[in-house]
Amino acid sequence: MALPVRAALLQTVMGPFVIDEVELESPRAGELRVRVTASGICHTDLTYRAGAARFAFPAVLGHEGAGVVETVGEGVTDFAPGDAVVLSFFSCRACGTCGRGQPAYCERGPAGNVSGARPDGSFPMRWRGAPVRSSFFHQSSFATHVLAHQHNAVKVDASAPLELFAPLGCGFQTGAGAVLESFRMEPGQQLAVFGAGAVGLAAIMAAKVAGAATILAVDLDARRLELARELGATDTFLAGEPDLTKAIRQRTRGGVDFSLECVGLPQVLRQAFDVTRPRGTCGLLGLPGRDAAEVTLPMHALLAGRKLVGILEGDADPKSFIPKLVALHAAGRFPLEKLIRCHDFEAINDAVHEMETRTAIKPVLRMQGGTS
Ligand code: CXF
Ligand code: ZN
Repeated sequence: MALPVRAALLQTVMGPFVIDEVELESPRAGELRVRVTASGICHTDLTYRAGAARFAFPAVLGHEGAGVVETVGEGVTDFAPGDAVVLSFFSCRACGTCGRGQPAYCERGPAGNVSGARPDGSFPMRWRGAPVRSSFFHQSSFATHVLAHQHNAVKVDASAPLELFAPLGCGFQTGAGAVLESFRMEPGQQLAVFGAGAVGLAAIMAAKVAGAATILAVDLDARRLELARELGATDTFLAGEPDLTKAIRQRTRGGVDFSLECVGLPQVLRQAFDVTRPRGTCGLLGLPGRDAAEVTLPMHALLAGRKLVGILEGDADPKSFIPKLVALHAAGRFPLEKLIRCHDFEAINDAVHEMETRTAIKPVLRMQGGTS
């Protein structure tokens, strides 16, 4: 039996979010119906809203949901009604890549996360009698209720602050995972972070946890650099500074062990690459916009043992990594509340505007007043 729920619909590229009633199917095998308590907004939502990958509309986006399980589909054994869950990205847990412990690169990942449908092409939500693009990251969490999958839900304590934990599913996991899972940073090493938004600031908090000796933050906004310092950055640089890369190389005596591009711009990726030392690693986290983005690299610098690597979802397995971040938060070592600003679901367009104007780092929507 389908359930009437409320969802924020996008009808066109760059259109406003309009909250309306949609019909949500009953959970299929392996799925959970989750009553969404809160959802973060990630830049990827905005990039798809802007027409990335020729995404089709009408659509329901959102992929940093957290809430409470209401019912479960056939074959679900690890979750029960009443469980509190944080939702993350979908992986099939059966392909070769998943088998090698890399679910972020799951062979069914594109179909299960960014196609606007379930991996098998079906749509869990209908609007005005017709299917709508949904199941974004197997959730579409800009809604009061969603169908998630047992593979992308992570159980948390019943008393967990879901408004704070919702962004663990994507943005915070991506930044922190890059440092702790992908780079496996060790005490005494150096990191440069380009872009002090939610992803970059999570990387900075994680680098502090790892015992990094030097943590450099680069951003256009002086207030964000101030926050970066509060969270662990040892040095900050304004993005437009002349000779920025030279200044960073000087400060770090020849370059950093690791750098992260958290913006999605070719020129920033080039800067992040240019500040690595020989045998250093530059990680790309930022998602470029609709247009093809290309970067040129100096081959001599690359030959000197430098590595450039794309990193999805921090190379993390959410089933084990999200509990690690929850534990770090409980220990006061991952103070994500400093990055979050809550809004009522109805104010989704204001929250998006805050993100676009860079006045909020991580807006989180509270889905109050659901229909069941
Ligand atoms: C993104 C990362 C870049 C590719 C598309 C999905 N993940 C989450 O926001
Ligand atoms: Zn995301």
